[in-house]
Amino acid sequence: MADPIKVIEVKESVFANNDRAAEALRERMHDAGTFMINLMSSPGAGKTTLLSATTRALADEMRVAIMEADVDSDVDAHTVQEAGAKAIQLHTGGMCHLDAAMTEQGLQQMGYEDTDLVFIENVGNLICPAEFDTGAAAKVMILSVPEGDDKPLKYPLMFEVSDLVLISKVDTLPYFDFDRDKLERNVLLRNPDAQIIYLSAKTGEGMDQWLSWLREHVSDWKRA
Ligand SMILES: Nc1nc2c(ncn2[C@@H]2O[C@H](COP(=O)(O)OP(=O)(O)O)[C@@H](O)[C@H]2O)c(=O)[nH]1
Ligand SMILES: [Mg+2]
Repeated sequence: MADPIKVIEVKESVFANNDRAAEALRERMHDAGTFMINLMSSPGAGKTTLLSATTRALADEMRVAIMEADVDSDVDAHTVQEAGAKAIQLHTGGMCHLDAAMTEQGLQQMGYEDTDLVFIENVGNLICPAEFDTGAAAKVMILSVPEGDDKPLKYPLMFEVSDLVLISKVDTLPYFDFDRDKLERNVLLRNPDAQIIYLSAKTGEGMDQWLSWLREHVSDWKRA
């Protein structure tokens, strides 16, 4: 039997200034030396699969914790816990995103001071999660090949706010009309500073580049 998963109901703060709360949380996590990533994508783009592969790959190097946000269920928290991550499931009470207050409630219940890297697997959609600062040190989004190369034009804010754009499921490129040049033009039009990494959690292609990005950002965060 797997360990039971702690599930908590997180409540949106209606009074606090979210940006100020997020900034304060980021500073506290910096003091603790914990790098937090807000991972966003549409449902099914491959967040949980990538987080499981990432946790396994980094097992000997750093302590990874994952906060799974969903409107219901705890299936993703079980999956990443099996991969070796410290995990907690957050239920958003129907909300389609997490804000800084909700993130903080999850962190308090989970405890993060003993971890190097915390991922928020945000609620799956390309719209509202982009609008809220959770207090994470970096925003990473996943676009999977089957979703198409035109998505930066349709969901511009998500691409504008992300520090890193992961193009997932590249093993399926032969089956889809996904044009990498067009995708890059569309992303850079929205966000000239965005980094783009192509990967497949299934075949392992591109995982080295992603893991290097993580190692570099975690060590810079601890040093700064
Ligand atoms: N072909 C392929 N399928 C993938 C890859 N990553 C995830 N998937 C599949 O995509 C589906 C959704 O993945 P999941 O990680 O649950 O996505 P999430 O909803 O974003 O967390 C599952 O059936 C995965 O097996 C990949 O790199 N290649
Ligand atoms: Mg998931």
